[in-house]
Amino acid sequence: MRLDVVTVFPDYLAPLRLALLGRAVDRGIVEVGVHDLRAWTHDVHKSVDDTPFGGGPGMVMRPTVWGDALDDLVPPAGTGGATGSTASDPDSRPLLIVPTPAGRPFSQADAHRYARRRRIVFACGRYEGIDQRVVDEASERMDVEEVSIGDYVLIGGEVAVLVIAEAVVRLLPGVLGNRRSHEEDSFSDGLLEGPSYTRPEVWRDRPVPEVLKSGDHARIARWRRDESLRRTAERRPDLLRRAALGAADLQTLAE
Ligand code: 6GU
Repeated sequence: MRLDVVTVFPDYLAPLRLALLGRAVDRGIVEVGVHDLRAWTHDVHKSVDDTPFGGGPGMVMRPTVWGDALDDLVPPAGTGGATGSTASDPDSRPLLIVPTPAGRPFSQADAHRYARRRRIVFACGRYEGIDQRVVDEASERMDVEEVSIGDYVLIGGEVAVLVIAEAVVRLLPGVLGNRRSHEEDSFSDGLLEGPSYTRPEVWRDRPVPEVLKSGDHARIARWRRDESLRRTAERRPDLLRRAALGAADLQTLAE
């Protein structure tokens, strides 16, 4: 998988090369390119924004600058640009992700969907966003998704890119190493994961739940499911309404 990020703050994306993500890069599972949007500016002041048509507060990022950046990263058909996963290859249209608080909510299902792509380009907006025509025009040669990572407002899309990239890259084969796949993640069964414990058995007068030391695997599985259900009911009742629940689950929730 190749990830490209266009931003006015390339340093903000340094964590893409750290820890788990960095290891995926070192192992050749992911290629990462971080690009300074100002490389595509046309003036000495390297200006990337301008005042909004129609008035209002803040500034809007210029389509001219963004257009040139995206053209270089994903050359339009017939411009004799680099070959590879570009518009001319219909099976591998790159995915353009534009992080914005006005986007569709990003979810674990999206992470799985993105993990199947060969190429993802992230366009980080700052200020009041990017001129909408950039997104509209890019959709002629890329699949474009405007996504939000939650109901709050960040200064720019950079942190959202880190969030999305991490959620996606950890799903790629070979990145997490020796895990029992992703079957036990929170959200994989539509529920939150319950609590976990390790040694010592008693810590500051607090014992580990007895059942976890019983060696009775069926009882442990049922206890974990119940904790998961109770936690989800408490913290995310919205998830519970969509989860596949059995008779024992409904019994637990009724208690
Ligand atoms: Cl994706 N971008 C920005 N700037 N703010 C956000 C967001 C994204 N998601 C939630 N808030």
